[in-house]
Amino acid sequence: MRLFVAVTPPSSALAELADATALLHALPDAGRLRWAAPDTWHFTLAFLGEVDEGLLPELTERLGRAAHRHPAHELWLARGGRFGDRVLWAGAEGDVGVLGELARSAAAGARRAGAGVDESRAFHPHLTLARATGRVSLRPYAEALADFRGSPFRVGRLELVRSRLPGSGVPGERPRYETLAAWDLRT
Ligand code: 2AM
Repeated sequence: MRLFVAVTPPSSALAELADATALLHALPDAGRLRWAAPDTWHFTLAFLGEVDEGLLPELTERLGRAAHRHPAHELWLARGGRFGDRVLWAGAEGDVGVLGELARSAAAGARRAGAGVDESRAFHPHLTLARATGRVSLRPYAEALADFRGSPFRVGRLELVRSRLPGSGVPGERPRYETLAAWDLRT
């Protein structure tokens, strides 16, 4: 199964960002972007890819331990950014150092459980908003979010999420996410 470890902002924070991104849908070429639905927005802390189901008991044990080692902390969604002209995202500010340490621990725990953790990308907290499906400049979209600052929220939970990719040939269908387990951070 395809797995990743994530933190999900509360729906109030996602709703603020959804309001801010509503303007982006009016920009030229917005129809050529594949937009992620707000109720699927999350921060990926570690991407595990395909994991054998037999590893789940040890994986959940180790991720739980990683979660309990790090304190609940505060973030707010802030600004837009892009990975080239491929991915448009929203960033985070606040205790991002704590989030980064949590991400490192989650990746280390998953690795010790035998999962192959993709560490080819440096951890860069982001919520993917849209992916370009052709040649579109994402600069105006990122710039339109430059002044966005959401309300602070508490990050108190780490989640193990299963991702089911859409079957091929189904235009417009998005991956489906299912939270398999979740752990409270230290309080
Ligand atoms: P993305 O939004 O930046 O693409 C489910 O696919 C989640 O896992 C998404 O948040 C996605 O991040 C992330 N993801 C997919 N492949 C990844 C990889 N190779 N390295 C890190 N994160 C990845």
